[in-house]
Amino acid sequence: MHNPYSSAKVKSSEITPEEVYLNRREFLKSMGYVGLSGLLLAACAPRGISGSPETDSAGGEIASEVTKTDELGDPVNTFEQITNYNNYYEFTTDKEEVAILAEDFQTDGWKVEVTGLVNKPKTFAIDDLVRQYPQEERIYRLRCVEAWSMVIPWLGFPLKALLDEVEPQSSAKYVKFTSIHNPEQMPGQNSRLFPWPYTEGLRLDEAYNDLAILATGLYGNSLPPQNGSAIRLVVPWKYGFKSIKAIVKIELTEFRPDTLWNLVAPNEYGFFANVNPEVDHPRWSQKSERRIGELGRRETLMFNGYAEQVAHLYEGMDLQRNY
Ligand SMILES: Nc1nc2c(c(=O)[nH]1)N[C@H]1C(S)=C(S)[C@@H](COP(=O)(O)O)O[C@H]1N2
Ligand SMILES: [Mo]
Repeated sequence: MHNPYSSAKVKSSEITPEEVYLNRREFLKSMGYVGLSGLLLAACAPRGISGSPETDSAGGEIASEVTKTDELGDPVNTFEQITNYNNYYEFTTDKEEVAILAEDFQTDGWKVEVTGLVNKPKTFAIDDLVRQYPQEERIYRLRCVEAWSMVIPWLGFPLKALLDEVEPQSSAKYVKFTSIHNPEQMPGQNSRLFPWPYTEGLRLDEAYNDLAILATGLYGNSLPPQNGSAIRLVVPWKYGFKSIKAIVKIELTEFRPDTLWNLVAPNEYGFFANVNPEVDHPRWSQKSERRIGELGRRETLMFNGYAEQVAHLYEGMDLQRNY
């Protein structure tokens, strides 16, 4: 398989905009992204995503430099920021070293097994998933439990589409996700401080919420290894650690699954992990956050600003206890 990241390694000063465009077009085509709007095709990832395309005097489209925003009007973080400040403990606990250590991570022939309490268990090749499910752009805030945040333009598809395909049985109440275990490629997995592989979980109704996506790309391109290639979960109303990277297995279960952070420190990281400014982490406040690229702090929003879409899932629950 081609290496989708090879173009990103070429210094942008060494290639012409046209080459960038053609490269991206070829790449997107090969990954099945042909259905995307010209708006995405016109975006040049490393420089910042384009806003609405404008027409030049010759009638061709030129990429404008308007930065995209989330629905609250806040600009997306730069590609540089999103791909160089990462939590990915399988590689290292140093956020600024992940990109280098993950650079050669092999994702060729990636497969995801979907199994457990379903009528039609199936193992999906990632290339088929990308072709089968239209890849949508979703601009989401990502709020890490450590109290920093970003705005990220993901590409992906609703998790519920995949769940529908395998037909959950009525006894299925939870979805368990498991990341790849490969200490040879992931030096951090040689550390015995963590119960590898990384695991996460959602209640089935949370997994069916429209905000929950499986991401296969960002900034109109494929997913860089440091951001969880080949496929990762994105649940933007929850703390970032729920958005598990490099998924190889999705399992429908009757009982609440163990999750890595809940096993490591249950008093600090709950199963639900909904962003909640009223529930402090035992060691720090969750009332405010540092948006990467900004100087001051901003107030943290209930459910990370997605209350309208998800608050109903937790009606009647004591969110102080079920953190
Ligand atoms: N497999 C795996 N998934 C993971 C993590 C990890 O260490 N391993 N870190 C989590 C945390 S704490 C955060 S904040 C987000 C960061 O995602 P990003 O690097 O794409 O911004 O990934 C989450 N998913
Ligand atoms: Mo995080």
